[in-house]
Amino acid sequence: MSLPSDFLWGFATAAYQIEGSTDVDGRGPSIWDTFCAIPGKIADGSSGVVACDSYKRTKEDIALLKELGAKCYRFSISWSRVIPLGGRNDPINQAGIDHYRQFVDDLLEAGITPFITLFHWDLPDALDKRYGGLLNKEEFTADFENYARLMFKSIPKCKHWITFNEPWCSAINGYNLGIFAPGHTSDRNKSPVGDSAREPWIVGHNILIAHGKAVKVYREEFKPTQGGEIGITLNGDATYPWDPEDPADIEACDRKIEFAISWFADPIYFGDYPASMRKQLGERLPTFTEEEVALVKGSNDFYGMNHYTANYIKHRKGTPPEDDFLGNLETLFYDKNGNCIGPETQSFWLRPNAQGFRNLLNWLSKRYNYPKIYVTENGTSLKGESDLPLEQALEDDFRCKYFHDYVHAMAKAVEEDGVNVKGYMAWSLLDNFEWADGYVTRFGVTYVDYKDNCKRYPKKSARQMKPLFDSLIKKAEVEAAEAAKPAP
Ligand code: GBH
Repeated sequence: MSLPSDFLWGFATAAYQIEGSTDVDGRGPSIWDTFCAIPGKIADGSSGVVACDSYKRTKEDIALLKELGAKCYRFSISWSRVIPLGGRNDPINQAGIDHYRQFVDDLLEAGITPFITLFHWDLPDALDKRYGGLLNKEEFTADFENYARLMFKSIPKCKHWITFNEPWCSAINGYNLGIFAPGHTSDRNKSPVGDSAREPWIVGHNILIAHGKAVKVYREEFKPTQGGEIGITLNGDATYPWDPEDPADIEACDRKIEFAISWFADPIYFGDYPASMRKQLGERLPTFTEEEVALVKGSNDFYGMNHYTANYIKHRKGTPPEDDFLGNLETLFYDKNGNCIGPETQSFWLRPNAQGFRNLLNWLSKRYNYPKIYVTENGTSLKGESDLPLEQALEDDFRCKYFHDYVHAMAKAVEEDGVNVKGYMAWSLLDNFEWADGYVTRFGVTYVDYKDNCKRYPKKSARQMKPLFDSLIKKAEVEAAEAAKPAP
């Protein structure tokens, strides 16, 4: 088993989850500041006001990355730091731009390759209030294009750009379930606004157009001189049939991935939504104009893959409810024969199943003709980790096994199945603000002591990463040297 010698590995984070300093240096509010202020939305009533204090500790975070041996680091830009009100006619904030430009310079100086996510869910709040944010195609896509151009121009040394992180989450969690900002849902007990049957599909469509516009700008105005690459990051779980003998469950397994991943990836690679989605959603799913197809089709230089878990899938009979977003099926942790998908974690939706990762890498590669893949997130929480005293939390053997198994499954997919993975970023560098779960759920390879000035303590899993990748990459180098030797 081995990985290519140019393989990049490192860690990932997102602005609102780690930065804090929400009122510093001219930053404007984002929809997450607003959402966190609504009582009951965040499990522990917390917010990203302090988070890991990373805005003020960039040097410390880079030193940590270096100590752990990371070759790359994925982070996101807070749009409302660089354009506080967000829009194309609003003033820009030089302090915000300088912050991220300096951060990239410092990463490069430390020998770490930056991957920048432009949008990890924290829309400038003013845009939501002004015109309905992600729901407004004309305004939102024009403002995103403007913001993206400003970033490409301001940070020319960054060679890896991700337009959107997990548009599925923005659309479904933000506009169907209402558990993420801006909290829209049809459930009037939870929100006065929202239409779970329609808004998510509009938001998904608008994100695809905004992605396409940003990619066009990058390719026409910056790529020729900067020479970087750009893509989108999508989330999706692996699937196994609940009843392996039932063709309807087997079919539902594909449909589940289509509703999660192909919703975005099919338009990007083929130019239209999957047939299964059109069939179920009919006119509620927007259609692409010719001009939009031209923007979206072929707009990935790489596929950004976020992956965590797997489910058993049981098909449903009859007409699904209007607010269904899974594809008329159930997701389960046990199959028909009582087999369990994997052990519990602190996250209700996450159970480790490394074979699923390999399966999904293959599924994606076959459907989209073996694109270059960066795994932009992979990781786990640990049941009860927050209740442990520091010394015990640092011995995160469960997470070590997770990373070992998932990285080996990936290496097998590369070597034995011909899947083209070129990088891997563990989620996350730090314990951080886990959105609606607040700070109770920890995903970091580094323990953050929120009670003691956000002091950082690398866990066992942090130190394991370099030897893990060295063993896989070194082996590849030895094999390559062997192969290059003339036959005796
Ligand atoms: C990622 O998303 C985020 O990018 C990151 O910010 C976050 O901290 C990290 O994961 C850990 O949570 O049961 O069908 O409703 C999380 C991925 C995808 C997890 C959707 C929950 C629910 C699927 N999420 N999933 S469903």
